[in-house]
Amino acid sequence: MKTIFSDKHALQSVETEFYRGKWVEAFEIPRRAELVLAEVTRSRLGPVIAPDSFDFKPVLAVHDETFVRFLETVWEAWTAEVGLVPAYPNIWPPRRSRMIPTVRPGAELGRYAVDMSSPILAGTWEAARAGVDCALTGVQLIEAGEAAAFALCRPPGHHAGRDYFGGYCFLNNAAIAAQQFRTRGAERVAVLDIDYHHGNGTQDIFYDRGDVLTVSIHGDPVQEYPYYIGFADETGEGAGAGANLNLPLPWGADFTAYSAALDEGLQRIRAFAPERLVVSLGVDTYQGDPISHFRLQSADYPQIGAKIAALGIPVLFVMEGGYAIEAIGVNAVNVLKGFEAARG
Ligand code: OKP
Ligand code: ZN
Repeated sequence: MKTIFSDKHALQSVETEFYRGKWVEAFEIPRRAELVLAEVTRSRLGPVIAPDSFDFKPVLAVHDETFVRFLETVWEAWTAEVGLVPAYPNIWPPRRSRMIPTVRPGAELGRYAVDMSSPILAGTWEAARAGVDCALTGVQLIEAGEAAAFALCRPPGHHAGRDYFGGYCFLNNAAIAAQQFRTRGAERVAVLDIDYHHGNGTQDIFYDRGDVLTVSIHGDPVQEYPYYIGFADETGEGAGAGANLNLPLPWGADFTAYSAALDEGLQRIRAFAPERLVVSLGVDTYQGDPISHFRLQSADYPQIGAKIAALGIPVLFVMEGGYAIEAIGVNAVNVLKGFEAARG
């Protein structure tokens, strides 16, 4: 399968992040994407291509316009007021606050940010847009007849909602791709999120829609980021009632527990009979991941790919998390190789 990759991902780059009360070496770093790319090449997965450029329309089909304009403009406003330092929020609106626009970039950051993991830098907007372009190019390849494609997106996207960013995510690459499949004519689309963390942004974006099924397997939010969402009793609302499935697993879950959840998720997807599938491909389920607590081994990942392949529908893989630098390439490519081996 083809991999879509843009060098511009490297414009989102920080040395440190605030973790457990300290500034520590950042987990979400450019090297992650470079190592996945290196393994794609080494393993001869297929050609690596640059993305095409797309206009705002597919982004605005998922995200609020005011939020998108904020992401585009806040760096300039922030540096004008504060100087050339990363834009971090240090205030958040209390519940029942007045959601009135302010003239201060710091206040706007707090309005749209859900945590401190995703500073806005000079190149954040361009990096995030390039990630979206990779995902949309993947949609285009599949609509042109490819059975699968790999959008090697960075920064990740699945924590970004209609009007919020955080968890290293700015624009929701997977959700934008899923919506683009709808725009291009698919009646039903499914998103399967196999990142260790709940895909809260994706769930939230499609929560009241029956045309996009969202399924996420993740660390139980009682124990794990994003904490306040991702529970099993969140099943969708309105037209989307029954079109969201959360499969939380406790810390320490191994592949036996994981593959049972995956089978359940895939069964639900089969019953929904989507024409296209987007996979939010995080490999932070790996036993050696520094911020996660599942116990998957590198040899488990091809089986995940094979199970997804058995659906027999076109699949766009979109890169999300994975922070065990030494294994991220092998683990991500193992999913894709397992998929290809099973599809034949
Ligand atoms: C992004 B993705 C760990 C700190 C959490 C944010 C995690 C974002 C993960 N307790 N910081 O889903 O891989
Ligand atoms: Zn994750």
